[in-house]
Amino acid sequence: AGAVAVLNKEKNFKDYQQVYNAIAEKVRDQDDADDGAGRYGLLTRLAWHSSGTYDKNTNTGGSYNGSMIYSPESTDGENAGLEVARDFLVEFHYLFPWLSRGDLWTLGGVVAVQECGGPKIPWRPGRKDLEDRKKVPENGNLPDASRDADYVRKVFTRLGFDERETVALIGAHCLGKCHTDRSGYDGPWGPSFNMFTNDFYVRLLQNWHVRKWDGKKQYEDDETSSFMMLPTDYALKEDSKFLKYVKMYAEDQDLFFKDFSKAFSALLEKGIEYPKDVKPFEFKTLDEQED
Ligand code: CCH
Repeated sequence: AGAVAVLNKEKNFKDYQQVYNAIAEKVRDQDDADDGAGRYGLLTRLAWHSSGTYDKNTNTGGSYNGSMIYSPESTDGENAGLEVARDFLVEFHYLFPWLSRGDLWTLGGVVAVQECGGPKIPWRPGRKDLEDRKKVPENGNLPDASRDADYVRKVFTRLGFDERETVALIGAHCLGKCHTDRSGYDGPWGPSFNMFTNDFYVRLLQNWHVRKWDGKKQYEDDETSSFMMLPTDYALKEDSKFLKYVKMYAEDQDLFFKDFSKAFSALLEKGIEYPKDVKPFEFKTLDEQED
């Protein structure tokens, strides 16, 4: 059997909204962290990497087990820096001991996207902490940013996404930044790195050149030399099938929000089977609750 969601009958929407609020308040308190990026990008990346180990061919991996605290997943080079995200969230394991790691980490991503102006991300609980050490995924499932469009297509096909969903998901690179001491790449993708927007696509369509520096190959924008694109980001522009969606989202932020919401929500649930009729929660932002 696959990973079947375990639903806690004693907890309802209000309990989960309370967890959402607790995380959101801490995120708000740390708005200045990471030179102004806040925690939006970091928590979105944790939710994505905890889910991005999924392999549809074997129906293994994904967010269900909260396995990233165990090696070799914890020490996967692609997860470098995510110990900061897990540390940020660890107090909520104590405040809400009934919540699993997988639920907490994916909910952290929902909070991050929604609190910085992104779309609502429908979310369901029911992940269960790892019981069998053999189920810790091997390294090699999370994408390597030095590669090309065919590689990106292969990784996201393995995750169960089509080209349109792939382009929509990578638009999360509007948030946060690269850190030389984590991935070896450097800098943010744009100036509004603490706001969820379609800026990634708008910017990608502008002019870029390979940055001259001692580090890994990355692109820098012709106009200001202040922003970056990874080789895998730039590959979306070089591949006509991907480019079509880059242009579409650059022109229509509402459409990007709609597609991102659906794809990210699906990403967080990869490999999880839900009993019939389990409706996703749609959390209110802190701002909405203050009205
Ligand atoms: Fe990403 N990402 N990502 N990414 N990512 C990095 C940072 C973020 C790739 C590589 C990198 C997605 C897809 C891809 C975020 C969200 C998503 C970094 C820098 C690399 C490298 C890490 C560092 O140094 O801190 C590659 C390759 C792919 C696909 O091919 C997808 C999908 C998502 C979410 C839906 C976010 C957010 C960040 C910023 C992290 C931060 O700390 O600010």
